[in-house]
Amino acid sequence: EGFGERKAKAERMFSLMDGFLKNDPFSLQKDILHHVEYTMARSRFSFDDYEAYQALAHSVRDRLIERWHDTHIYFKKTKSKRLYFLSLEFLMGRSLSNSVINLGIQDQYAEALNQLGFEFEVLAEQEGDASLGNGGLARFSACQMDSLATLDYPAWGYGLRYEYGLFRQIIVDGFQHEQPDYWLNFGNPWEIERIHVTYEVKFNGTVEEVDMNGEKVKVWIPGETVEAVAYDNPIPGYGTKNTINLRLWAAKPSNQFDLEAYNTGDYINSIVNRQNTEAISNVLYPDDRSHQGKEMRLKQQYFFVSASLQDIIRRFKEAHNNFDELPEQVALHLNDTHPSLSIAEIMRILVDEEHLGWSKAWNIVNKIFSFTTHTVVAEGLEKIPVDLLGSLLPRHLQILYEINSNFMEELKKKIGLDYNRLSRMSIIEEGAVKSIRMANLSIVCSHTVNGVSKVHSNTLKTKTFKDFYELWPEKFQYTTNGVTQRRWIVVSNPSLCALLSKWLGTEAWIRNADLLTGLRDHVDNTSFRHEWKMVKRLNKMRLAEYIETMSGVKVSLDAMFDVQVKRIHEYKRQLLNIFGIIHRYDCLKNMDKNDRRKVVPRVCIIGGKAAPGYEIAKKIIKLCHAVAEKVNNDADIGDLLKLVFIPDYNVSVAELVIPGADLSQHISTAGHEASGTGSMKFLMNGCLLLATADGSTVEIIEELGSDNLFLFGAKVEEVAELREKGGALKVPLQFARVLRMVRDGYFGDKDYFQSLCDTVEVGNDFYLLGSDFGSYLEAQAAADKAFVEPDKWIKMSILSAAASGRFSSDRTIREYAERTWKIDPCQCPF
Ligand code: B1H
Repeated sequence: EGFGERKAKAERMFSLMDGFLKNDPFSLQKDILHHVEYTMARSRFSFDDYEAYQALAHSVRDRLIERWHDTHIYFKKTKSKRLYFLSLEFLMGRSLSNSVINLGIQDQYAEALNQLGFEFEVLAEQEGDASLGNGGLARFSACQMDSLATLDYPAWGYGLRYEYGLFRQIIVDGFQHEQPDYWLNFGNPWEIERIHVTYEVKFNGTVEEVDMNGEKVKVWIPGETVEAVAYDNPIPGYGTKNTINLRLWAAKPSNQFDLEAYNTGDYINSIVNRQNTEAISNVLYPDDRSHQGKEMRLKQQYFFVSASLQDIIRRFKEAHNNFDELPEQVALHLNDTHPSLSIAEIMRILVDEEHLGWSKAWNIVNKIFSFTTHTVVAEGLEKIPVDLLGSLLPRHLQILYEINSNFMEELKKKIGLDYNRLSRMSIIEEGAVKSIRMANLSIVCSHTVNGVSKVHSNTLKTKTFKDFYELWPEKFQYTTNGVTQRRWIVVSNPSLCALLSKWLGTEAWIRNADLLTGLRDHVDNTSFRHEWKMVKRLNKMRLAEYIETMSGVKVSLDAMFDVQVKRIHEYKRQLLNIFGIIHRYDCLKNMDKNDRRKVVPRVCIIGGKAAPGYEIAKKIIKLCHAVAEKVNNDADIGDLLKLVFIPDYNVSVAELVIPGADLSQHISTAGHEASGTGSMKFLMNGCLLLATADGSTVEIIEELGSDNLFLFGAKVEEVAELREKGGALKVPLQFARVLRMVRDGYFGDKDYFQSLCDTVEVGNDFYLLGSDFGSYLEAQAAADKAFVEPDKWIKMSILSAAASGRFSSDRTIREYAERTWKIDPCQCPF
């Protein structure tokens, strides 16, 4: 069959299909009903909201597929350089609203559903979150995918299709319990299973030397084989037809049977063993920011890396007959060190399978990788025990040794025999447990090392990776993180979205967030301010209803909604927040009735998950509940103070909470939050920040001015000094008093809280809660003072949103594309 014939055949088929799907409300209804009947196989006249959601989702998916196809045909035709974004975590959340908004058919769908007697928003609530990640790193990956699609970059995301996403948090008696998130239970309409796109991934075995044309070459004889199956998740851009792909891998047993077992008749056991291999993509590791040398985690990483690289190399080879052009055609991005086995794997492919020779392969490999590190402290860096790696991936271990010995030789030529420095920079760590330092590997083999904020980058250069910075200053860059305004305003805050477009006179800010600065022109306009206030009120109402259903606590809309939502960590200092609340409660109790009337009422909202093995974090959650129990039931206090813990904080909960916040807290000990992206979402939604000068807050201040947020606490340099002195020698009396109350069992569970209190006792207070407490209370008082001047508060709120443009992930992605990946936009024209 020649090209002409194939084309004619395709055109004939396309006309049989009646062209592309149509998006008028009538056609949408027909399609939805078609899916009710034929996809869901439900009777026309009886289907519930969930089934209606599923049918609706399938009709949206059909539209995504059309664009996905055209985008990929076009990328292929133009032979543009591709970015492959490799990440073990993506927190996509829900897809329905985001998809119809980005496809530009939101109104048509709303009308179509109305005519069928459904409401779009109600059906959207039926969708569960895709929680294939832990926290900031994973949500940032999702925001970047949205920006890559919107800005027309020829990019692919690669990840793992965990069957169990991040655990569901339930609270029993104030304690966190973890429940499995078996999110695929009812099917996932947003993915396309590609049963024909599969690759074999091998593990274990031995390496042998064989003679090939007179040369000795190393050959890996693997022991176990697992198959990787592709699941594609279309990611639509906004205001463009481009729809890119997020390809997630699932493990399934390979068809390579264990012949031995069959022959010996152990049929049942051999099937059971086959099924164990599926376990590789079973479950997401729930530890945000800590690494343990676990075998399954290493298997996951290699499984992911091997399948992705086979896919990437196959695609490259379809259009090229040698590897010379690989660096001009392919950019591989390592999202933290988690996918950094890619380096050894691609060397193995080029050297062992493609027979390129080591130095030729190395010249290619060191031009294609870039690396973003999200870590601050050296102890947080990922290490893999050599023994573990050697038994699972024996050939890769040899390759890593060779990369390291070449690097060490090169380094000796540059710095001489400074053995201390050589051993610090080595990819191999000697010691009790000999390990591979994945960060050193990533730095050595990448052309660019990115930090995620200005402060973070300085820490990397002066502390964490100082030795490497001195060797290769040009490699070190920073690209401040960002978040997508499509998800964090358009999807999550429709009333603000409408208000912004009205007063900016355009919807163009949805693709160009810099236009938000235009809001500054209207801050003095009273009707604008009034409308702004009404939008906030509406969102507070939504949040208040949610709080009441979740916790039974009724909150007053006149109170200041003060929110801290993020993973629970000692360095993020939720405990500082709780201590502040206890102090506030204590003050209220000791006030006479007249003075109480002057107090600004507060609703303190805390939410976040603790890693299952993180005892102290779990105690913080329990303390929050204990304090809430006392405060919320105290008749003296009433509406003046409420404390609510929002369980199971995730992307869809964030969409509800963030727009309803008046104040939000980002109060990590300075120098510990690499970037922080939650603050950016709050900023976009006109929420004021109460923050330390840490991570991206430093850059937020540059945009916003320090008068428009409540800043407190030790600066990065001061933290270092304080630590040298062994922490604060004297802490405020109020702090000691609060600590005493908890220790004395004022909130119950006296024994249980002692070890928590120990962590902030003078001399032991690593995260400096005591020394920052005084200025924290001052910042809180300043917030109270501003809140009673509504005009001033609203102006600050407007200025916050107006300053958020720089924190759009569109800016982040453009910087990466131009400076690091060197890729160009490629917009599908038809
Ligand atoms: C961040 C992680 C992380 N930094 C290991 N490191 C993980 C490390 O499963 N693991 O093994 C998972 C996550 N996540 C966060 O990245 C930073 O703490 C934030 O400050 C930053 O905003 C975010 C995105 O850059």
